[in-house]
Amino acid sequence: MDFAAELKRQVTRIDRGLDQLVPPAATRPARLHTAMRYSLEAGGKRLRPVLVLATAELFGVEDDSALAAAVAIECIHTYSLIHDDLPCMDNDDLRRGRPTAHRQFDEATALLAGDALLTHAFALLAGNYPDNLAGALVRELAAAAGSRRLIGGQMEDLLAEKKSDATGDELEFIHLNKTAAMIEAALVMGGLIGGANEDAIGTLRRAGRHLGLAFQIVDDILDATADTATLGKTAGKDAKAGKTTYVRLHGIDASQRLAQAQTEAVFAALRALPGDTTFLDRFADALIHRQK
Ligand code: GRG
Repeated sequence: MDFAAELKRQVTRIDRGLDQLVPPAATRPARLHTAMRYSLEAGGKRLRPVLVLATAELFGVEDDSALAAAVAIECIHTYSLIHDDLPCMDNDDLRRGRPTAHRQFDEATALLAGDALLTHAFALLAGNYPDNLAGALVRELAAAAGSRRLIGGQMEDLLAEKKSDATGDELEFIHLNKTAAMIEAALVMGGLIGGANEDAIGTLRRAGRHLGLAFQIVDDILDATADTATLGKTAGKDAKAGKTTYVRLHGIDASQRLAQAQTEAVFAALRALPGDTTFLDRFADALIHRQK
């Protein structure tokens, strides 16, 4: 398998899907729809939607039926980035290599663009799938993005920043929920669309949890070692904020080993699934060796 070509194929499908399934920029109010597209079209790795499509394919989905779910999860992820960058949270200037949404537009427009992307995600699920499947997808994504997971992880992250030392337990809660929840949901949603049975859904959840932790450990390493131009977002923020991270707790080398161990756990989970998981294996491997 030509991994790079396959990844490019999936990202191209996702970019086309985003263009087709998000209202055109000129839709009234144009400023809001322009801001939604500004942040979506800035790019990003498309990690979560690629996982939706690749997992659906693993379970035999050969058409574009997973695309609306892939776009939905990218809408939620992008909303979370827009809101995370706001002055009331991280107050950041750069995201995906561009000025953040509130810098490019203004704070109210950025807030509303995030709100609209969040809402649009659920409209896509409700509008593109038969009722039973739509219900399952909405439940999965709402739980992953909700107060116990993505938003809860963000809340604990903000609380931890105000303290000099977060505990290992707090760090785990933050990473499992702020980062791993959406990655887990991406795999599970792909499985649900492909009709995966309960066992397989449990296995996908486990793979997603380990992949999410591996991804977050590498995110911590890159924050400490890469530069702002490469990352397309401000580097070195964790140390500057005195944040508790894997790097601060364990150092770079041990963090790399931890990321590798989490990735091995992803491979082990994937081996329990039916079908050819080569692409997902290679994708997990590429994520721990990424430069941004
Ligand atoms: C505001 C509800 C709310 C949540 C914000 C996404 C987020 C939660 C915060 C951003 C900061 C951060 C380090 C989050 C951990 C997850 C993570 C590494 C997000 C960045 O995802 P990438 O690297 O981004 O996939 P791209 O731009 O490539 O899509």
